Amino acid sequence: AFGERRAKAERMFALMDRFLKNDPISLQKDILNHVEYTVARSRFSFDDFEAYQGLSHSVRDRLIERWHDTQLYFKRKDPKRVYFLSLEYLMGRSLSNSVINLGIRDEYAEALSQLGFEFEVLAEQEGDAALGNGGLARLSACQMDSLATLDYPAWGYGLRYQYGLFRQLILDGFQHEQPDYWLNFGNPWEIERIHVTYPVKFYGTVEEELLNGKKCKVWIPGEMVEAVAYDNPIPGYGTRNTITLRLWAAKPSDQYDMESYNTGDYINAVVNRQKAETISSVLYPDDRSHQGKELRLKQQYFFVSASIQDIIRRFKDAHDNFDEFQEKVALQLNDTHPSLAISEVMRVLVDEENLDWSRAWGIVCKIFSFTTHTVLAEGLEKIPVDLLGSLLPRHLEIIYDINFNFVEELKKRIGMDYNRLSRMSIVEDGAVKSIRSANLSIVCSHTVNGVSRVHFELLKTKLFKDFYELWPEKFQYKTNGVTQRRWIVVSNPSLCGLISKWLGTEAWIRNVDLLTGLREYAANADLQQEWKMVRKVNKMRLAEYIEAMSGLKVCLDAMFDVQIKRIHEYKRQLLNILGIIHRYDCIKSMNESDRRKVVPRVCITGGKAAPGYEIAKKIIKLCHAVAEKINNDNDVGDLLKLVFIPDYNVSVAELVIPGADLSQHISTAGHEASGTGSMKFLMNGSLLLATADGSTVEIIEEIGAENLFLFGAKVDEVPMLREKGTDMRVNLQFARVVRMIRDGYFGFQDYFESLCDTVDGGSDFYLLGSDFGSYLEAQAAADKAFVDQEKWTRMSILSTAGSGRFSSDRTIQDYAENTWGIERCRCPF
Ligand code: NBY
Repeated sequence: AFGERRAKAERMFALMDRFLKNDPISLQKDILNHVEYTVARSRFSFDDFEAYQGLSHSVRDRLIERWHDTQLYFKRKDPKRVYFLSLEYLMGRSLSNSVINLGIRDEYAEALSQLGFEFEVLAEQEGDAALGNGGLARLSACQMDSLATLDYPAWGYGLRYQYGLFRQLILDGFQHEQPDYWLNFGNPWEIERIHVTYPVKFYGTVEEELLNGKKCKVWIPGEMVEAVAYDNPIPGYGTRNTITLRLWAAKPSDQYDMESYNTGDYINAVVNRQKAETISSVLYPDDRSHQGKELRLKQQYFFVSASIQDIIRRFKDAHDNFDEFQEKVALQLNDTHPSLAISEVMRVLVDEENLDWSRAWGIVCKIFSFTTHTVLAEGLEKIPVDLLGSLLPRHLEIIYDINFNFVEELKKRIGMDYNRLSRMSIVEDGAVKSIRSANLSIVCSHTVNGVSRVHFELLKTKLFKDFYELWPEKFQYKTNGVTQRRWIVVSNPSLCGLISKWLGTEAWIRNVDLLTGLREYAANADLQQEWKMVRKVNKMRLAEYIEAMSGLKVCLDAMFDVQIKRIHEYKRQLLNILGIIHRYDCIKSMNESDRRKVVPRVCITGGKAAPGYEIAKKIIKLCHAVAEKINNDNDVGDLLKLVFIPDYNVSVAELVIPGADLSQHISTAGHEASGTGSMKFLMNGSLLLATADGSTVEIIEEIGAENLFLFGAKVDEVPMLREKGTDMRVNLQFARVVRMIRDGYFGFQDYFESLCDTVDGGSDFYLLGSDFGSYLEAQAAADKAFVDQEKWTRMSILSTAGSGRFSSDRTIQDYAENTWGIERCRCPF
């Protein structure tokens, strides 16, 4: 039988195209074949979208080839793997990124142009994969790219939401949310694995049984659904390695519902089965608060359970006991959202694999690491005990047991300090008894990471102070990073070419520290000239987009000033708008000759507000109301324009960021855990106007304070300033602009009242009033620098040159070496 199987395999191997060819003719054939046989359009008549489909299927073939080889290689080598568990990934588009990482971008462009198509035009046909909210989700995507590029044996696990983050529609300046049914037109970037499925259990009861004279727990579930795998190959750059992002979709299970069919109500039985699919239907669009909703908890467990089953199955394929589990498996918790994985691993090891509790616990403590992305205690997730007990009764028992052991141990270490014991307990007793996911994650992880140095300090001294004092060795930080592949090579090809030309190499695309080589040319007149040209082209592209979208014509000589990110009070988009109102007010009161000295600005804003976040939605409306006034004022003309770019997402970012002269990162100090948008702007040579918050502090160290515009209170000044409150009698400029809104200068007087209340009337929690003066000074400094284009261009070059530390390659290497303990495993070509 073996001989026969082998002969068959050899026959098939001989028939296959072993390596797909990448010359223009082969590429054209493949594209056309896919148009005809996959998309089922005639090769004599197809439109841009169909061409995009044929094109992306041909790219997909090439991805699959490398992906198979990588997976086979990993299987043979059986290295320690890292499993990255995240409920959110903001991948954006895949086409350009894939062909660039595969190293066949130019070949495709050539092949397409011979067919009469333009690569860029077809790439525009692709919709974004928006399976996440903001920074946390885009970070996961950047880290996947770095894991693949650095040859780490890694897997990403997540949920395949049918509806990604809502589309933002602006009507009359108000945000409306539209469903993002992103799978409508098919998704060539995923591979459905109909045979990779696992049952996931919910509800029911826990019973005790005797097995070989040993008492054990058996969970009798009340509901079962099936998890089906969808694999998204993630290609590395400059390597054959192509790793897997495995996303789970929920399908009805065939088990456990014979009952409903026997009632005779066939139609309703089928309809009820279908409800299983709701588990993976929609991404929660809130990036602040955890609302203790059952569906959200179901999503978390669904994805965790399927992933853990998959991971254990893979381990058992190569090992017959669990002795080596911790040498082969590292589990990374991306925030607390996947923290049920802890109790799930305990449950599987104890209840299903029959390990002793203490042995299972020993394993769990060695495999989990946890990264937190928040600064605020209110941001910490809590799961109501009632909800958990009903949905996952066995997990609740396990978490109680973990907590009992932990608290007993803690008493021995710190004595009967009841306040501290109750603060550190995993179970919170209160009006609603609940599980503190962060405490669970800290107790059970070997390492807890922050996302910037400032964040780390806050974790140690505030958020997790009690835990830090108990286990200082557990705490680390890895300053976030972003991938230069997506954020320079894909999104800013002209800058990419310019950098390679001046460095004399493309090696910086894999080794981004080489960017520092630009420093020596920062004052070189030729580089400056070319740098300005590239920036101009990108501004032109952005200006065209703005005009197409809003009809507004903007002047290319103006400073493009961008603030684009999720809308939050702490990110202070309101401070930006108040600054714009002040600028407008100043221009209005100037005479002709003074106006001639004004540096013209195009203020560009954008971002989504969580659907239930009223104040954030009012900020969006205010932005539109102010824009309406300013943009139609002939006194102002090109001196000041305000644009709100709707539906901010990854592909919009790719267009906007390269076109920014200045970008704003102006959160109240101590509130942005890291911030990653700033890093993308920095790489693209935008100057930053920023507070000393999150990763900005480290950016200053890299590029020097003289190369950005810093303002505002420092982290340690914030509590004192809050105490003091803003004195509106002193801060007249601030009082005046808020008054203009209150007086109805921009209309919608009543609607904006509560928004104004957040910053005057004594509260001003985010300190807009006390930072306003220094904000205006920083803005004036930016104007002044912009007039001297030579100086500005030098600062811009130095920004890119100093951005190397903020590559996710550095972050990932640090995680690999100091948190996960994994090694590179490079698939031979
Ligand atoms: O994570 C962000 C931080 O605000 C930012 O400073 C940091 O750079 C980035 C990456 O570390 N956090 C973030 O994006 N958080 C969320 O998107 C989020 C999503 C869901 C929920 C909470 C937060 N949730 O409760 O479901």
